[in-house]
Amino acid sequence: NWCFPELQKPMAVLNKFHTLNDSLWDSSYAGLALRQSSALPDGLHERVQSALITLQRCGCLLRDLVRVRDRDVFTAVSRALVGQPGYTYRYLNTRLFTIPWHCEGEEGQKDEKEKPCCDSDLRDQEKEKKEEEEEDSGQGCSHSSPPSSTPPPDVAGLVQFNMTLINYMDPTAMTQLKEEPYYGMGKMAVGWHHDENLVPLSPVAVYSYSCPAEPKNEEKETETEEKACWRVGLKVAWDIHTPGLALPLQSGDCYYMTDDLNQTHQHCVLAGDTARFSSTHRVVQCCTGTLDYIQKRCSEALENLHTDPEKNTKSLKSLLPSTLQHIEDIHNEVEFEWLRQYWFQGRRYARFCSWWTKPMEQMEKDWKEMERMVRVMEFSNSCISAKYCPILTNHTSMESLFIQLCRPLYSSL
Ligand SMILES: O=C(O)CCC(=O)C(=O)O
Repeated sequence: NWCFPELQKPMAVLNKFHTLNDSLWDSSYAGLALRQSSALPDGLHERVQSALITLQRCGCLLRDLVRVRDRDVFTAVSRALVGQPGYTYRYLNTRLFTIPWHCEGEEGQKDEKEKPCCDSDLRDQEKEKKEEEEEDSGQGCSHSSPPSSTPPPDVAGLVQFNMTLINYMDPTAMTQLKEEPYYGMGKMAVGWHHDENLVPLSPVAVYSYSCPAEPKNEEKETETEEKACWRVGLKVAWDIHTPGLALPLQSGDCYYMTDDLNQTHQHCVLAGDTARFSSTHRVVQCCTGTLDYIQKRCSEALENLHTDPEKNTKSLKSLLPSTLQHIEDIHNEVEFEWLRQYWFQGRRYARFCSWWTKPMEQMEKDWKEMERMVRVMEFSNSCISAKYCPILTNHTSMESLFIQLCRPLYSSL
């Protein structure tokens, strides 16, 4: 029951043998909707398309290294994630960090020299993406974002997308695009998949911009040759008997996957002949994927640290194995889910946008502190397992011995 204005049923040829009649539509593809380019407000195309081109010219669109069936591969499409400041998106074992979008009049984060976090050109483009998102959801910028773990309200059909994953591919620069394997639909820019980590039943809204063909010299005077258009492919998941759908997309068209379509179906992107951008607006499940969340986790772990302001020494408040296990879990989460992902993928964007730089430096410091705490934990555990050690066996209270041993040890590490 998401309300998108002026949507149309796609009129699409499915494959060589089937056309999309009403009964197949109702039974198999009812959650898909198309909004043709001409139904979008005047002026929007020009602004959005120039924003996409600027992102690409600034070098913001990069291929991601992802894990598919136990292999590390680069995506054929180049991507950038733009969205709510401090949000991340995890797909195919990779965490992407948002280039923050900014609302009109909003101050935004500044760096030490009080400069805005993003390059000014880029900042304008991010505002553009934010405005496009408002067009897609049919609402203004005045709503504050919903709690990241709860579905957005469906009252009055409003959707608060929290990010957009932008894709770009020029098929003329690609040598090895895979063939669509089930229906013979042609070359795929993105293979069959479900979008991961979305709030259940939330819609995905996609703006598609196919760049005009660059005329070859000899074509200048004559008519340019007809170019194959880009299409989005859909199929029922785990089913290759129901005809698959290949929906042609003209430049500027939007398509929407609503209700449970993303769960019940897979989609792919079928390459046309010219370069193409898409902006895929999502409501991502972010309960463990925001900077706010992970900073709170770091504070939880560091609460176990007592600092003596006079001696300027640090010690652990509790040496209980359960506390230390909790710290080790947070330490691992910070290292594997955030720092490594940032060093690997997120830091690439620091050239254009400094938003993540300071918080990630602080996170690295917190991680080092946790590392020291965990080393003490390992030491205390090794004392427990050294049950034949004469010093320990003579003591009645193991706990008090550990406290004596480990507290000063922490400060000397
Ligand atoms: O480009 C599109 O139309 C969709 C892209 C897509 O499926 C994705 O980014 O997951």
